Amino acid sequence: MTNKENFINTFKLALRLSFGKNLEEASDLEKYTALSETIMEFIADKWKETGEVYKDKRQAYYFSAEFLVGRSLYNNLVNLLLEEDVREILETLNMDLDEIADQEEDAALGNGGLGRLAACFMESAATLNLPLTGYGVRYREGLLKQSIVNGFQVESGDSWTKNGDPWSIRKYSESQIVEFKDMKVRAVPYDMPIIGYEGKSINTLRLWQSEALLDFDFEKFNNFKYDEALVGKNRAEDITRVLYPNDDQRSGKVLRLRQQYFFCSASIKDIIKKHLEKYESLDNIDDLVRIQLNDTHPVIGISEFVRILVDDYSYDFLQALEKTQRIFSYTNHTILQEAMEKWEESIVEDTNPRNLEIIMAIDEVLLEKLKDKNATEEEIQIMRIYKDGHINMANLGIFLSHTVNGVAKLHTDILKADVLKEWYKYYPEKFQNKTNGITPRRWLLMSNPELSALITRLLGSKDWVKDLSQLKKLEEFIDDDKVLEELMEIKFQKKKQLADYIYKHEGIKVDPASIFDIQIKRIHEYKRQLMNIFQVIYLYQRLKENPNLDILPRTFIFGGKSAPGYFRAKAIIKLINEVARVINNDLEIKGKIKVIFVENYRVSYGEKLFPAADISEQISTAGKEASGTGNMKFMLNATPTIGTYDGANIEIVEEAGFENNFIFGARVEELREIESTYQPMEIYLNDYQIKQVVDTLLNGTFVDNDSYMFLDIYNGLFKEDWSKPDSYFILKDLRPYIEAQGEVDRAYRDQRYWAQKCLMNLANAGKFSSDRTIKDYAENIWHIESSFI
Ligand code: 26Q
Repeated sequence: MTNKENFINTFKLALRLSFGKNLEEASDLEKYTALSETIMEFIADKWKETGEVYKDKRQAYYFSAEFLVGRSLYNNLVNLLLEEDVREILETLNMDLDEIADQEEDAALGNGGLGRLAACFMESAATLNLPLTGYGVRYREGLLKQSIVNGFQVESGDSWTKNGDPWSIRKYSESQIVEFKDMKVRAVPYDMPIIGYEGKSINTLRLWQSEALLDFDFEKFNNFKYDEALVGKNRAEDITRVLYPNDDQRSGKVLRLRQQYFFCSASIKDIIKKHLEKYESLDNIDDLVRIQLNDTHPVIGISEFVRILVDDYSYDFLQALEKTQRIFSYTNHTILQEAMEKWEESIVEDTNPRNLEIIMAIDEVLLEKLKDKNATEEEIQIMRIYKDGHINMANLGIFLSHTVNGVAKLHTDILKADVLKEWYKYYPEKFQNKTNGITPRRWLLMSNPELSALITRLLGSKDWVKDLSQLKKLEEFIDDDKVLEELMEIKFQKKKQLADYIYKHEGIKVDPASIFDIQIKRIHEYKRQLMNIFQVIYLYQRLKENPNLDILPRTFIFGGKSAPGYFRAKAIIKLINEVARVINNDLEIKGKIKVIFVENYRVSYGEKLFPAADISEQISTAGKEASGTGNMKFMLNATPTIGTYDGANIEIVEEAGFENNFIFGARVEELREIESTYQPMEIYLNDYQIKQVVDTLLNGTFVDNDSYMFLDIYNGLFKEDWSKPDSYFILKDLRPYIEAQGEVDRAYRDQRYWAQKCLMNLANAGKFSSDRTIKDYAENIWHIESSFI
């Protein structure tokens, strides 16, 4: 750093201005805030400059209802190459960077994969000097906080800004007005800097907060109607009050569409305003703007854009549609039918009636086009935007996008062959695949400095941080005993660090010499945490039969949140905790197996878990996980996968080698074939050990405190009600899974052999950098170029 004294002075000034304190008086939390403010001051000029440089050329905008950013301080220091300097400076002031950085709340403005992907993309684009701006919602409450009480998930709010938010700048003067049918609100932008690696470009994530036009109704107040005077303010603020958990029940729908319309409308108006500051009309806006829609959540932006062109700028309707289609593109993240957004007509009407009219008119145009293409009546019914009183957001998104993409090879193939096959038939040229990726800065350089240092030393440079394909050269060391030992030594260190953290936060001691077997992700039936815990019960039963059974000690670690209304997912959490209670307290087991459910899994917890894993659990029902990105985080931290042939797992083993991972279970094709005839009861009756496992749900081995949760799980496996029995094929894959777990145990015994698998996974993780993914979007969807400052 050029001027340490300057840095210290700014830091002290920040403490004084924000808290009226000096160094000795300030708490760690206050130091965290002041330090963050110091970094904001440090980057201010460069941030402005980046914005200026992007102005003249085509820019892309990432519209997403979620950005799961996590913590920023440490990541920003790493990307600015300031970490060591700041650590030293703080030491001279008797302060510890890690303790200070640990004060930061996660910005959990997303549910899981889709939201974290958006955050990784933003960081990669900044690193590549690509003009990409993020637009989203500044929820006052992020994703629910989870605590585990008596083994049950209990939710509470996540008011992540209660101690302030040093990483955002409120830009009131750039507010936009958003009009709903029944009210107008003010959208106030909060800008977060997205610092690329090496700090050359600083891009912007602009999140909108909803506020009342009038804070306070004085007329009502003066008429003694004190409560009513605040009603308008509260109603406006409600729009961005809380992030909806990814919920199959879809309660509280109305407000969710309002959120979507709110941020899309504000963002489009913002883009148009900036365009008109430079050009006379919108005639060339389709040359200069590209908008990526992150799933269907921002698809309402399409009709809003058409509305503005037609109503406010007098474009002819068909011409407006053409312009729109040149600008927008849509990413699909899910194959699950129930997750496809369809809005009741009345809800759209209540949000913004003119948008409903526009959507209906778009649907008419689609109808004509499909008839011209000689589509059958049946095909038309599937592709229509308006059907049975509902608006199908995916169909709207696909029709007016120039490109539609899936997020892993298998996923895109399934879209083409199955979920969107009618669209693929008539518009094959729209379809592309963009296999997901993760940023190596956060997920390796920052969270695993030990492994990063080894890589840099072995490769002789740090270039891999910006070009992850260079990891391939690590294959040279596949027979180098010293390197292999070092790799395992680092893994052991990360496991010790995690063990300490788990002891501190969960109050449970785990043995870092045991195999750390980790499944961390949202709790959902298709991800099959249930199959994992069944396998643990199976092992437990074998150990009870034979306490001397020769198995390596293993620690099974789970983490993840359930949507509050998803009863069965909550039942699975209860079951895992119950199994943990029984096994961890069973002295006969002698610590051979342990089960841990970590509370409140989130980005910052993930940063500690991924580097410490020996084996990564990726066991979704084949065809259900669009991609997965956690799988890539494990791989990048030199961890083999036990997994199904699903999502990006397929590409992971393609890269790292089948022989270095543990792939098991039914493939998509097989499941499709047996779907209608599958009888889980047969498996239960024919495999005594599986029966023994399932029976523990009802025979009192584990107790659900009269919540009927375990009965619900049991019914899900066998009862034919609204869904098919065992619709995620848990019993079908359980035996092959148990066998694959046995192979893991055998392979781990030869530490050299195991280390080679770890190394091969690391060496072949290059493809899964989000730099590669975002370059592909830039070159093949947006057609934008890097700008150098
Ligand atoms: C919808 C309606 C109402 C309320 C919430 C939602 C909602 C919110 C979030 C629906 C879905 C999501 C998030 C989906 C998601 O995270 N999908 C994941 O996306 C990843 C990135 O592409 C993939 O790797 C995962 O496979 C996919 O599950």
